[in-house]
Amino acid sequence: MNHCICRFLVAATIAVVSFGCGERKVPTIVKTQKPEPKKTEMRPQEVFVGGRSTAVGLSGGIHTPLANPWSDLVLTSSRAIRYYNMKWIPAGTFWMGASQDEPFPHSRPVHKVELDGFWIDQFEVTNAEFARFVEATGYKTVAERAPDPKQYPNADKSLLVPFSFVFAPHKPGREVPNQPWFRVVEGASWRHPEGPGSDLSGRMNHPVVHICWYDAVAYCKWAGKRLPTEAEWEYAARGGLNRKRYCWGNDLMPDGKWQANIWQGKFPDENLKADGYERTAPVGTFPPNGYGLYDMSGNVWEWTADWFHPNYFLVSPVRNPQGPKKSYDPNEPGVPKRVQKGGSFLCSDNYCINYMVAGRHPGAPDSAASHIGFRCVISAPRD
Ligand SMILES: [Ca+2]
Ligand SMILES: [Ca+2]
Repeated sequence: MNHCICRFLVAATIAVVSFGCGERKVPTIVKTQKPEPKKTEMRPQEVFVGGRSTAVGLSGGIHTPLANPWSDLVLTSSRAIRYYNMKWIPAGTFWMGASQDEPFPHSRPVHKVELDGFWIDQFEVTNAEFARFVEATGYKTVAERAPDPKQYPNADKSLLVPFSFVFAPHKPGREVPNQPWFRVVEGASWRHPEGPGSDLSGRMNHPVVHICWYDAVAYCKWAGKRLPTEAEWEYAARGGLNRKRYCWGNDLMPDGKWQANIWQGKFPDENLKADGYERTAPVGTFPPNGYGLYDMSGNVWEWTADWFHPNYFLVSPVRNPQGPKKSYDPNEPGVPKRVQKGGSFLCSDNYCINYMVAGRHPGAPDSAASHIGFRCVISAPRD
């Protein structure tokens, strides 16, 4: 099972429903924000992340508008800033994919992969970082734009409004087909994670959400980085371990402690929050993996550069695989999908188990949601 939700299909559904049933626009979902941890509960890593903001903010020129803002690296050309909070992943070989006893048929077979070294963000991209990008460039995420009427010529134009998908089970509003715990929420975006009325107060060091693949690529380009290939992401996530189920080993809770922000309880009705978080957690809250990377499991899904194909691992080249040339998702043939990795705060043993390191998931590149973010890489060698 998965959290597959698609902007294109929902927009198309809006068109159909608007003509067939005369359904009105989606009511806005407003959800009470989760209280921030008390100061005394904050961990050193949060201070470190805050320091990251300061360093970039002092770079100079960060607020300078650009005519073609995400075309190059101007705003982050300083090497110190560009590589800040990144980790070097050395070239090497690893076993990629899922074994027969892992529940991921699309991740088989386990196969050998050789990669060049690369730099990778230690953390998921935060709201603070994404805000700087938007401030510098004026970029509008796809969720903040209305669907193009040319793409949906038969739709009621009043329904073609900016929207995104919000996890809001049992709330009023328009349910996503086959994913009834998600709502189509007009006005939901990275600025308003639960819709209008919600904001980023106390969440600037949380991962940015409602980011589609195109948004992530635009940010990467501006930052002088790129999205990781699926192989790079999994290699980094394994943290030097060999064929383990999780980023930290084979034991879900070593010493009885949660290692990632996922879901405890029966999804989607019972969120026990045993790990301390109902929705996103500040990046770096949970222990790092062997490469010093945080939240490679859970918190938010992360986009990779690769197209998704369920059988790609049967034909994947050994050296620096870049993904298939064409996408195919058997559940939605005809809708191109990119690979997402790592699962999110919505993943649980009884629903989405993709917080296991071999998990992989197809996502439509124009579709965002309240549990989808990203991190970036820089190719080797360091110049
Ligand atoms: Ca949680
Ligand atoms: Ca993550």
